[in-house]
Amino acid sequence: KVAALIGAPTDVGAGARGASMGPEALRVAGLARALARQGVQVEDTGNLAGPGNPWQPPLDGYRHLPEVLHWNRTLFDAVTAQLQAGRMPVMLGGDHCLGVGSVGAVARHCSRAGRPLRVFWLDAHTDFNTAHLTPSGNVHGMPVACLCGFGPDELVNLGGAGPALRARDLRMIGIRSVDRQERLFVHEQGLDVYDMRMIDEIGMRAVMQAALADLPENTHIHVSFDVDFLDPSYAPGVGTTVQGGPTWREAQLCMEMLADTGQVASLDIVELNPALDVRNGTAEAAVQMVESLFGKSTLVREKAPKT
Ligand code: DIR
Ligand code: MN
Ligand code: MN
Ligand code: MN
Repeated sequence: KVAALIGAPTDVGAGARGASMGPEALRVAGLARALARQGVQVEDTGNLAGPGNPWQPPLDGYRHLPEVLHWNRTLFDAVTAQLQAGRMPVMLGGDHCLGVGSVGAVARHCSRAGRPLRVFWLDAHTDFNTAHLTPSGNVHGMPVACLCGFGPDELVNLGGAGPALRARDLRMIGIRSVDRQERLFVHEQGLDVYDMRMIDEIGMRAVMQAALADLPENTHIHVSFDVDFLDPSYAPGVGTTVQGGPTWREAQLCMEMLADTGQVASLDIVELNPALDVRNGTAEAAVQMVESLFGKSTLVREKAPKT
């Protein structure tokens, strides 16, 4: 198994500057070594290049749309190239607007190969805003909507005609912040959301069992890991912290149960903002979670029985 690290150093989709420093912070925190410890061969392809952040107010509901498009086109091509080379793309963001290019590339690839896809969106937010719904204009709050067909044509049709993703191929875990109008749209589109209330009530194990239920044998699992999924007590280094996230062990169990499937085939690590971090601790927390996602386990143990 060869993982290709793809740095996408931009914050054009975010409401705070600094996520552009995410890729280097993850490298400094030892991401490659952590993957190697889990038996994964790592090739760091370096950072993609793209436009800087013009730091302008939103225009017609979108902030920095031309720059967002530019980054996502470049990323789409980079992820597609790694998939075609048989490698596992690991995208180091960068803000979550990059999910359009990354998940879009994975989805189009799977669709061409006739391979089932399941996307795990680990996040405090549903990222399901549109230009009409958004309170901020920040495109990092819109990638899921774009992937499902609701957004500007250039993003919706990136790398193919029509939506890249169906709502039923998506599972959202850790959600605890949905904007007022976004919420109606989440319900209307029937997104499969496992919010913090559900994690409180039935526990992370049952949540992950439900989210992983009926997984076809050769499914490609993509994990889009927004670092603000983690509770801010462990992960202060993100632009939009939301209290009340999963505990360390709940987050780790989520990763471990994904690892147990043996089907995780691509990953995004996004929204890490070193400018807001304390001694790179959030990057280190993210790396520890990713190590669990790749199979780190305290004891040697049997895989959880399939349900
Ligand atoms: C908020 C914040 N829902 C927005 N979103 C995100 O601006 O749309 N923060 N994704 O990470
Ligand atoms: Mn988020
Ligand atoms: Mn459901
Ligand atoms: Mn997000």
